[in-house]
Amino acid sequence: MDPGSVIYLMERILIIGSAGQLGSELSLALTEIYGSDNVIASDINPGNLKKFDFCRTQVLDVMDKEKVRKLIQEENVKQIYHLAAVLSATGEKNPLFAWHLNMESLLFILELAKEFNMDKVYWPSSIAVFGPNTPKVNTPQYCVKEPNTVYGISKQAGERWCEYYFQKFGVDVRSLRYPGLIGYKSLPGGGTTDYAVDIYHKAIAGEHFVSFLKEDSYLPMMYMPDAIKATLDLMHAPKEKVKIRSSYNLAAISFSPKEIFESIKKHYPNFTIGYEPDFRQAIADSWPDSIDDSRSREDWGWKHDYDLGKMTADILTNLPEYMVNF
Ligand code: VAH
Repeated sequence: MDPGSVIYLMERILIIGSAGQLGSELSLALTEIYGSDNVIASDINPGNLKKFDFCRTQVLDVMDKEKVRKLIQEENVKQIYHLAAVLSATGEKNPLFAWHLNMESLLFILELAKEFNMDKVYWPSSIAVFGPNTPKVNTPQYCVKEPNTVYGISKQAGERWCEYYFQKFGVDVRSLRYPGLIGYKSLPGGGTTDYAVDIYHKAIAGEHFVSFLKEDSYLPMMYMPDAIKATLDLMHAPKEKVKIRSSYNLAAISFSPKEIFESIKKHYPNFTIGYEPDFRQAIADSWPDSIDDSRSREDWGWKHDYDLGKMTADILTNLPEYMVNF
């Protein structure tokens, strides 16, 4: 369906975990396409929903199965973006809770999608599915995946369930293995790549920045506008073009803390950085340096727009006036 078509505008969309880093921006992008009456931004914390003045909102704990089911039935929800999850760093502090939330919620949403014959489901995976034995450079779509974080294990298992529900029950669930996501409109929530957002805030505040990863710790990253574009391109692609039903590799840029610092220093010459690696260094070391996303580019025409310099310039232009929202 082309965005803007009449049928399109009748699609009711539920976003679960809207107040997260990705959800905050995806909710706005989906509202701009589907209309404010057709998008329901939900989050477990009522206070987090105040900022969603552009669409409908609902306090929702994805683990409250009866409430989720009732909402889907009453609102005739046809698409679900299930974004709620415990991320890599936080997950290591409470592994069994992270596994329970990440896995139980996905299985429940897949079951509901099957029961209500939903049009589409979106569920984010991550480069966290790769582990220490995975080829580090230009990591292929298919390779050894032995994640050693609960978050990565849950994403790897979740990819298997997504493919299973597509193959066995025809549930049109689609997924992307996001790299670290960086944006100025939302704050990250407990990931190993969070430093790459925090560094911009410190530069603008004129403060010294301490990186929790060592200076040459390379990781695949992506500017949020590219992540939103990839998500919508995948979800709007004709079904027959979505040939991978576990999750697609997705890439844009790779950089180290030293490199992102230097890209900022061009704009803030007095900015300074220190390096104090913590437990998140071991997580970062288990992930790839760069990703081969050729299947995304071949199957549904993926192309990223932002490199490190362009991202840094855009964030430093926009973040100062946006910081008042945090
Ligand atoms: C995390 N931001 O750090 C997430 C992401 C690739 C990293 O999945 O846990």
